[in-house]
Amino acid sequence: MSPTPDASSTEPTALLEIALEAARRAGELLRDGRPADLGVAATKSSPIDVVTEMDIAAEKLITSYISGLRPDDGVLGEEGASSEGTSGVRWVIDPLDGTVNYLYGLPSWAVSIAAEVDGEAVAGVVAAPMRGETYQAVRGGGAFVNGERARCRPAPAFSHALVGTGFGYLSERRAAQATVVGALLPRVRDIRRGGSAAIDLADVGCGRLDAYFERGLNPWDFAAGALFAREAGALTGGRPGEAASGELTVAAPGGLFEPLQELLDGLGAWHD
Ligand code: LIP
Repeated sequence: MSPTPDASSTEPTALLEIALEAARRAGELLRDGRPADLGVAATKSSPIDVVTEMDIAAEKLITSYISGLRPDDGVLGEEGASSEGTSGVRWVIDPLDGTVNYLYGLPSWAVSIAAEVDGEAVAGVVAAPMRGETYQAVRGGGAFVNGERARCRPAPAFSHALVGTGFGYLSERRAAQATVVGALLPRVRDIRRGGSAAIDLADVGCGRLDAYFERGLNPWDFAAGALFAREAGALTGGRPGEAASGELTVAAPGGLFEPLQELLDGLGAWHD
């Protein structure tokens, strides 16, 4: 019988264990409980920014599990969970990252859970059930995929970089993003658009992408994946000198990160 976790601990490995179990349970629900007739339950910023009943159910499962163990923690969830908490720990949750992929029955979706202490991510989990992989990291403790150490690729020549990206849900922003991608594409090996920021960031950490960037992400999209990528040896940020944010998120190993960040800044990837 494992001991009941200390509800006030801010020890990253204790927070990681809670995130791992919450992500496992939510991933199981999403994988095994997906209705054959899954439809759109609601839309958000646009008619193509969709929410399913499973996004909502997964967030409820995760928040109930965590608050049952740690009632004084804060929570920020994509589907509306929001509380300040009093412990200094905040859980940043995307219960289903890659919702459109999940709606269409495509496999690239994930559960993303990060624990922040005083505003800094110290533990993160990205669970990708259809890949059979769970990506985990604690700050300063390295990155692991299914228990194996993960490391990003060494920086390639810029023209050999495989670069992941994503697009927003508003047509004006998508037009601006298409212009940026159109300018980048001839300069790199290729572009990949997977549909889940959390998985894209995990792929940078695992060396399956050389780099990733996207404008318009929310904290829940990148909190856990960016920690994983950093612990796997990548750099993360936004515009030069800035942290990753909704304005721009960039992840790549040093030597590729800097020129990519500079090019994206010059292309205006940080604004619509
Ligand atoms: C998704 C992100 C992805 C982005 C999509 C969407 P969601 O998050 O993970 O990188 O390109 O437009 O925002 O909405 O599936 O949680």
